Amino acid sequence: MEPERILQILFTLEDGLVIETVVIPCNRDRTTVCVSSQVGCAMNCQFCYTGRMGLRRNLTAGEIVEQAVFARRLLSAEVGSITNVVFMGMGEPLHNIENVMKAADIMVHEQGLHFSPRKVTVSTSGLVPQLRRFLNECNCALAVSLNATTNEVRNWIMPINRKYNLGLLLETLRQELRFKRNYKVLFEYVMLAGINDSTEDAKRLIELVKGIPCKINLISFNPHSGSQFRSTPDAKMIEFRNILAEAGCIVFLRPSRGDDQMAACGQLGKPGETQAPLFRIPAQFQTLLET
Ligand SMILES: *[C@@H]1O[C@H](CO)[C@@H](O)[C@H](O)[C@H]1NC(C)=O
Ligand SMILES: *[C@@H]1O[C@H](CO)[C@@H](O)[C@H](O)[C@H]1NC(C)=O
Ligand SMILES: CC(=O)N[C@H]1CO[C@H](CO)[C@@H](O)[C@@H]1O
Ligand code: SF4
Repeated sequence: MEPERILQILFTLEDGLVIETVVIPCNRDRTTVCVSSQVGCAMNCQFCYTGRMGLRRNLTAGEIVEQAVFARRLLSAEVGSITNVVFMGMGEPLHNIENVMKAADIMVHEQGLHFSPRKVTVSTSGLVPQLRRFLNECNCALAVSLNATTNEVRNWIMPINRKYNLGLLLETLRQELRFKRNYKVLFEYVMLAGINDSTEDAKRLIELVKGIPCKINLISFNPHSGSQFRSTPDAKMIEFRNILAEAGCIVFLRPSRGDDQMAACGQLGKPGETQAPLFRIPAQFQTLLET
C-alpha cells in the first residue's frame, strides 16, 4: 500500500511571520500532527533548515494549540481524525517551556482537545534544566534527539551538546525517570552514513541508554539539497537495529521513503533565510563529506 502523503500547512501569524505544521498519516489508526513551538530555532543543529534561520520568537500557547485545532478541523474528513501530537516542528520546545507546557495541558485537558498524555510528545535536543522541569511538571511523553554516541560528534551536529553533554543528559534522564511510573523516554537517532552508523556506535548506544526506561527510533536521514550528509543504507540500518534488539532495547526503524516523516519535521523553514553559522567539520569526517 502506498503511504499517504504528508500535508504541510503554512500559517501566517499576526505579525506576518510564517510557521509550518505537518500532518502525517501513518496508517488508518494513527494520524500525527507535528506542531511548531517557535519561529526559527536557536539550537543550530547542523543542516536543520529551521536551525539555519536562527530564533525569531517564541510562539504563544494559543498559537501552538491553534495548529492542532486547525489541522483537526481541516483534515479530519480527509485523513481520519488526528490521534497524536508531536512538538517536532520549528523550534526547540523546551526553549519555550512555559508556553509549551501550557499548550500541552490544553491538548490533554478534557475540556480542551482531550488527547491522551501518552499521545502528546514533546521533542527536545537536550536542554537539561528544562527537561528536568518538564518531567516533574508534565505528564506528556518526551522524545530526546541523540543522533550521536560521542560528545565529539554530538558537539558538532548538535551544538547544544557543548553546554549539556551526553553524560549529563543521560544521567539526568536516569535520575528523573526513577520517579515516573510506566514512563519511557523515546530516543530519536537519525542515521547519517559514515557519521554515526557504525557497529561501535550501536554498542556505545546500548551502554549509553542502560538503566533508562526507553524506546529508540532509528530514523533514516532524508538528504536534501545543500546537505553534506547522506543516509545510511537500509541493510546497515537493519544490522544496527538488530544489535540493539539483541541487547534487549526496544527499537524501531523508520523506513525510508521519499517524503519521510521526520525529514518533514526538523527541516522546516526557508533555506534562503540562512544566518546561523555552520561549524568546521571535524578532521576525520572531512574527506568523507567532501567526496
Ligand atoms: C523564549 O522564551 C524563553 C523562556 O521561556 C526565553 O528565555 C527566551 O528569551 C524567549 N525568546 C525570545 C526570542 O523571546
Ligand atoms: C537530529 O534529530 C532530529 C530529530 O530527532 C532531526 O530533526 C535533526 O535533523 C537531527 N539532526 C541531525 C544533524 O541529524
Ligand atoms: C564517533 C564515531 O565513532 N563515529 C563513527 C560513526 O560511524 C562511522 C562508520 O559508519 C565510523 O567511521 C565513525 O567513526
Ligand atoms: S533539529 Fe530541532 S532543535 Fe535542532 S535546530 Fe532544528 S528545530 Fe532546532
